[in-house]
Amino acid sequence: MTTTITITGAGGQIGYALLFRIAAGDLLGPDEKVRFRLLEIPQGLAAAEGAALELQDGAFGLLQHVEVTDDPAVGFDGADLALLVGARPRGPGMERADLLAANAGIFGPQGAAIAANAASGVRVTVVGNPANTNALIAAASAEGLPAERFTALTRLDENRARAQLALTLGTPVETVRRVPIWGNHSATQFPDISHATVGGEPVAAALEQIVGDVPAWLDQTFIPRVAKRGAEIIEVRGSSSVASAANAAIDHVRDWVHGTEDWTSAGVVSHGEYGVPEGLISSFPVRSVDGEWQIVEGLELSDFARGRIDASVAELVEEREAVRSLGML
Ligand code: NAX
Repeated sequence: MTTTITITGAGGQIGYALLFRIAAGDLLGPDEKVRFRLLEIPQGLAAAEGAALELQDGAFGLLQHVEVTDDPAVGFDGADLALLVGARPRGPGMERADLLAANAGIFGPQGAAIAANAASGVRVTVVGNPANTNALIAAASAEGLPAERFTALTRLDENRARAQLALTLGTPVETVRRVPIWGNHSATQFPDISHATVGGEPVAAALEQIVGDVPAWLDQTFIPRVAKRGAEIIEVRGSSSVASAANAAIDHVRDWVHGTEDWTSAGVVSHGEYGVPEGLISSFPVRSVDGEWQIVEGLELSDFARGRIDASVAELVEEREAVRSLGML
C-alpha cells in the first residue's frame, strides 16, 4: 500500500521538519510506502522544491513520489492524509479579525479543494494557526465530507504539559498519562491534570509532596508555563517551535490512523459534549478507535476546570462569530 500525504506550507519550517521524519517511516511505520504532495503558494515553491531535492538525496526506501505544486486541486489529488501547515501569520499592526479573515481566505478554498479532490476517506489535521477555527472553516467548506475528518493539532500542548509534569515529579515522561488539553490552541487552553496519573497512580498526591499548594501551582506556574511555552521557545531560541510541532503532528496523525492505548488530546468537532457548542472544533480528551477519534465522556469536572474550559470555549465562539460576521462561514 502507498499512502498519499499532502502537506501545505511544505516550504516552511515545520514542513521541512515533517518531511524527512515521515519519509523515514516515523508516521506510518517501516512497511507503508508514502507519496508526497507539497502544496505551497508561489513565493514558497522554491523552498518546497529544494526540500524535494533533499528528499531525493535521502534515498528513502518508502518514498515513492514527490509532487510540488501551488494548485490546490493538484495538491490534494487523492490525498489520504492532509496536514494543513501553511497559514497566514499575524503581521505588524494586524488585528485579530484581519488574521481570521486572511486565514478563512486560505482554509475555506482548501476545504473545498479537499472535498473535490482528496480520497473519500481523507483525514485532515490543521496545524496552521488559529488552528481550531481554521479547521472549522475547512470543514464547513468541504461539502460531502463529515466534520469528524477535520481536526486541529493540540498534541504539542499536551506533550508540553506531560513533559512539565514529568520534570516536576522527577519521573520519565512516559509514566505520566491522561493530561488532556481542553478548548482552543491558544493562551486560553486548559491543560487538565485532574485525571492524570503517574505510574498508574493519581498525580495530585505526588505533586502535593513536591509543590505544596497544588491549586496555586497549577494556576500560577503549570498552566501559564504550558500555555505560553510557544512564546518561551521564541524568546530562548529566537524562532518559533518547529521540530516539537512536527513531532506532535506526527503523534496526532499516527494515533488517528493506528489507534491509542490511552487518552490523548485533539481538536475535534463537538456534538455538544461537556456543553461545548455543537460544531466548534475544540480540544477534548480523546481516544482513537478503529481510525476514528472518540471524545472521552463522563469525566467529572471541578468548578475550576469548568471555568477554564468555559473561558477557552468562549474564545472559540468569538472566533466563529468573527468569521461569520465577515460572511466567511
Ligand atoms: P513558516 O512561515 O516557516 O512556513 C509556513 C509556510 O506556509 C510558508 O512556506 C508559506 O509560503 C506557506 N503558506 C502560506 N500560505 C499558504 C497557503 N495558502 N497554501 C500553502 N502554503 C502556504 O511557518 P511554520 O513555522 O512552518 O509554522 C506554520 C504554522 O504552524 C503557523 O501558522 C504556526 O503558527 C503554526 N503552529 C501551530 C502549532 C500547533 O500546535 N497547532 C505549533 C507550532 C506553530 O506555531
